[in-house]
Amino acid sequence: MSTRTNPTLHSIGVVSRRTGLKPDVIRAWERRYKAIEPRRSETNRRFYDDEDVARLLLLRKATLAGRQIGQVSHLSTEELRELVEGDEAAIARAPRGAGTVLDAPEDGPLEACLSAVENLDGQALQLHLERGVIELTFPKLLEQVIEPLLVAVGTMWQDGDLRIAHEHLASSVVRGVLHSQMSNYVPPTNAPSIIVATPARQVHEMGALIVAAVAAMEGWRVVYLGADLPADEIAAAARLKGVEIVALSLVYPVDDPKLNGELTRLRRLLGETLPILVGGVAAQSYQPTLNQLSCRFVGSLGRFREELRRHRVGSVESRGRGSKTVE
Ligand code: B12
Repeated sequence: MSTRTNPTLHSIGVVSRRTGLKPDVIRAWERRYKAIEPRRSETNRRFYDDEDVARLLLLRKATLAGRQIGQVSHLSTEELRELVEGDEAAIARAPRGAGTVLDAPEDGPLEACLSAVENLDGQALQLHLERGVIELTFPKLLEQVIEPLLVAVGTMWQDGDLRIAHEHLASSVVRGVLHSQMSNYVPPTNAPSIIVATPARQVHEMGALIVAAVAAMEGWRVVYLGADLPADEIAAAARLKGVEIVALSLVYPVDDPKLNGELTRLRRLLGETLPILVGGVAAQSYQPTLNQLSCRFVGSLGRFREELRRHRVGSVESRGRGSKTVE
């Protein structure tokens, strides 16, 4: 689609100014509620026509009248228009001071965080995340805000809606918050320990960091080694700390011929029995090697939690029977 030369198509910035809706709200309404379907240029940028702008204005008015976006997003533009006209007439008839809703509904924590990222405002992002911990608790913040925030920032970067500077700012603030929250989970003295890392040449770190946070919340002592670590270093740390599990995150590349060698070396250094759990979007593409080396592919954070719980029960039982834990 040739959008650049077509003056009847508008960028998200123009639509934002015409509707008074922040760009991240417009994107969130599209992604989460399918409220609007913009066209895409060859470079995957969003473009909107006048009808889209009118629809967004109606959606804004409906939410300003106190309606939830999820309840109105599926309506046709005509139905929306009728609804909004009805609301406006009712509001005009209401006695003065009857509590008509004239302010925009307050942004949720995810929208507030995205807005802070868009404005390259690290301090505001940090504040929203810290407030989120208080209002939601850390586990819920992780699930409802941090994970979707990182994914949204990633998608917006891919779409050309954010720059790499935005991603770096978001990653750096989130990293700080995750580390500081993890340090609040003091494991019991007999807690099992786990190493979390990404192998050599796997530079994407945020997935590993989230996995580390999940393990900390599950009561494990976490030895977090970060990204891009050679097998020898992971194995040395595992030996020094006597860990019960090594968890690895694989995100990119999906076809590193040297990774198979790294994993083979790691398995040899760790011995045959120490569980190696491997997850992340690239993990499945190394499945034959993982199977061969008895590394367990873990497809989701939920499954990861289950694995940790199962292992914990198993290791308590085997301690009870007097057998040694793997070191
Ligand atoms: C941030 C980012 C970067 C940052 C990383 C910063 C950092 N320190 O982590 C930087 C800028 C360094 C980067 C670099 C590159 N990146 Co990049 N990056 C991203 C981006 C935008 C977000 C990644 C992220 O943090 N996601 C959020 C986390 C939470 O998600 P996640 O890692 O997938 O983890 C989740 C799950 O996978 C799972 N999980 C992960 N690990 C584990 C482990 C276990 C045990 C379990 C159970 C679960 C689990 O849990 C997590 C939570 O749900 C993605 C796009 C995207 N939408 O994901 C591209 C992306 C991953 N990058 C990509 C590319 C191509 C690159 C570069 C090659 C770009 C370049 N041309 O230089 C380089 C790589 C250089 C290299 N040497 O490898 C591609 C990969 C494409 C592919 N798969 O083939 C992506 C998908 C973007 C794209 N579509 O083009 N990148």
